[in-house]
Amino acid sequence: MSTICNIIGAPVEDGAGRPGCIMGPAAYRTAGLAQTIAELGHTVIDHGDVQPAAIAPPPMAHPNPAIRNLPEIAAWTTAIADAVWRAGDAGLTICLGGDHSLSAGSLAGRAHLCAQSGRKLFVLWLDAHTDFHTLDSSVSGNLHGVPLAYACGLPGFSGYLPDLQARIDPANVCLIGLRSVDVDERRAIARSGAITHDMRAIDEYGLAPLLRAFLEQVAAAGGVLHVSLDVDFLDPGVAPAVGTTVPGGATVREAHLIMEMLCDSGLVGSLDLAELNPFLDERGRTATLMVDLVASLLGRRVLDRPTRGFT
Ligand code: Z70
Ligand code: MN
Ligand code: MN
Ligand code: MN
Repeated sequence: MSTICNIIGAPVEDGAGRPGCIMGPAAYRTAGLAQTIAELGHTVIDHGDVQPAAIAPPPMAHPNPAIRNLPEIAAWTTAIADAVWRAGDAGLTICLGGDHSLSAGSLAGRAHLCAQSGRKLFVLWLDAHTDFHTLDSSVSGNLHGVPLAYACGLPGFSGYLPDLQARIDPANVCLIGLRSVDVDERRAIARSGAITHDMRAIDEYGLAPLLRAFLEQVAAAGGVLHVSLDVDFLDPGVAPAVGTTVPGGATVREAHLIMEMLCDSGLVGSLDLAELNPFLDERGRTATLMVDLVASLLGRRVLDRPTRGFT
């Protein structure tokens, strides 16, 4: 039940449309993330914050004039992928964002580890958005909108973001919480073969059966799961500290249920906490909720229940 938790701060904010995510790792530490995990009986190793690699000259220009901060995100992606790879695949690795562009690095690092160990990597993407733009299709130019497409090896990233050691098979990706998807993303995600559940699916069937089906698929393949949690997966009423609020998000109860089911599955190897913007928070309530969700993932329970947990 007790595991090693590697914490990696990834204070990148160049991928979002407005500043503030740079304060994310500090807010999670202030909200008591490490103490909370330790109190659940786990061993915490805080590796501190990643420093972005040097920006490679000459600065890369991209034909899509909307694209913002591409060399900066390339430098962050290199550094985060390296930090995640070096943390290894024992226990649970948690990346503290930082905007969602951090996941370009964390997914690249985890895919590299899985390629070396021969385990199949699966991804659970909890987000209002698909983050499935390519550099060519992005309209806003904000690179927090591309990490999943990059990690799945979609074309057009080569020469701009670091080459992948291993790509993720989109058929092993499940997205839940979708309610804001751009036209090109909608086409690309459908073509990719990823499993997609929008808010309507949650309302119609409930979260539990959707998640259970995916977890059974991961278990049957002997896979390991990476979970990427964007703050905007949650309803803005309970999680206001995010730059891209979209109404109609997940409730506190739905989010805890997901984390509890993930814990019981024993399949999770890594977690991203993305898009927290503490500048937009109200008395730390969003940071505190995110820490409570991590606690549910790591075994906090109301009543005793059987769980595979973390070993
Ligand atoms: C939109 C874009 C996005 C996160 C917003 C939104 C992308 N598709 N990603 N918040 N995490 O700007 O490309
Ligand atoms: Mn996102
Ligand atoms: Mn989002
Ligand atoms: Mn955006």
